[in-house]
Amino acid sequence: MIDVSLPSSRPAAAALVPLRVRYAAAVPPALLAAPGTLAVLGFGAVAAESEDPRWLRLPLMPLMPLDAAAVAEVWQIDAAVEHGRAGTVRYAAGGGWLFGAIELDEAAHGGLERAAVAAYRALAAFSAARAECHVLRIWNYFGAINRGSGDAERYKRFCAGRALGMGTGQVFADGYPAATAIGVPGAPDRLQLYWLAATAAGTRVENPRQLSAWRYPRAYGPTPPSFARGMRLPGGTGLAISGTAAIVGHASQAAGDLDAQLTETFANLDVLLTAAGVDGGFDARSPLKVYLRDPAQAGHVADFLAARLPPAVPRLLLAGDVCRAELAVEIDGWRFPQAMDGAL
Ligand code: 3EB
Repeated sequence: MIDVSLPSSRPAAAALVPLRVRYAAAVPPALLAAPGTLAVLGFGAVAAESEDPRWLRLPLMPLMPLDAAAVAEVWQIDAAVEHGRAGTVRYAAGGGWLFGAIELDEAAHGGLERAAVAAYRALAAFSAARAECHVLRIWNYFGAINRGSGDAERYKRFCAGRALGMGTGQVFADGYPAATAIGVPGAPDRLQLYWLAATAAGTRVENPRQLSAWRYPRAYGPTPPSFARGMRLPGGTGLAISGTAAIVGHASQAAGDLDAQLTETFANLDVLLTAAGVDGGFDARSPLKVYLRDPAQAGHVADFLAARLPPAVPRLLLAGDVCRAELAVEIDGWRFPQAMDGAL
């Protein structure tokens, strides 16, 4: 019999408290001082700089509200949070949840693919030693995502490195986490990833309208992407929605037609919610991040969202590149079970 028991040094699991995610129009330093703050993700020209491991600055520019220079995504729990660093990992943990982040210099690791191997090895090793060993949801951000042609495209190299790095540990043995992979503006330098983990496993959700990403045919690269379409968070605490774009089956839809891509993307999101057993569609409990390749289309997308979504749905519109060059827009987000306060 194979012994799959985990190290006895693993701390006992804590009970899961509700997790809340909201968007803030600025990044007040008081956010980090609040006892239940698990993470503050700052987008754009954020004034705050902090050595606090719960603070992560991301180079995606906010496009909406159209005059916002900086916005933040804030993760909060009603429990005490401890935080620290372990090698390249910075983390915060409390109430059964863990926020982790790794930022690696591509050049120092011999390129993006090797940086992805190193990052995922570090994530897996760190997670295996924590009570919060169930990695539920990961975001991956790096520059020039569509640079290079064919199998040399940077996104495809990233996918190869991610799969290799994941493959070394037990953390991903049961399946892939929900994920987003988006290109950030500027010359490529860093791979940034951050994640949500918990003391209990989630339930993976696939989208009946889409082929599972790990089954994409060879045409999309030598190593298919390693992610689940969504993750039901443990204990009925919510749904994490992976980056969702205008892909039906494995094929990109409506190249060059932004409205048609948005329509297909929302059709995918609706089907994903149904597959996850979520009723009621999007509302104040479902903060969404919209990544848009061409910032000049922000006003148009904002209008589309206003027509397609109830006004209570919190939304961030960010400049970011989808991993397929023909796709203009991608949406990720959350769906929580109770009403949320705080929206832009
Ligand atoms: C797609 O459906 C669009 O590589 O982690 C969405 C979510 C996408 C996650 C990833 C990629 C990733 O294939 C792209």
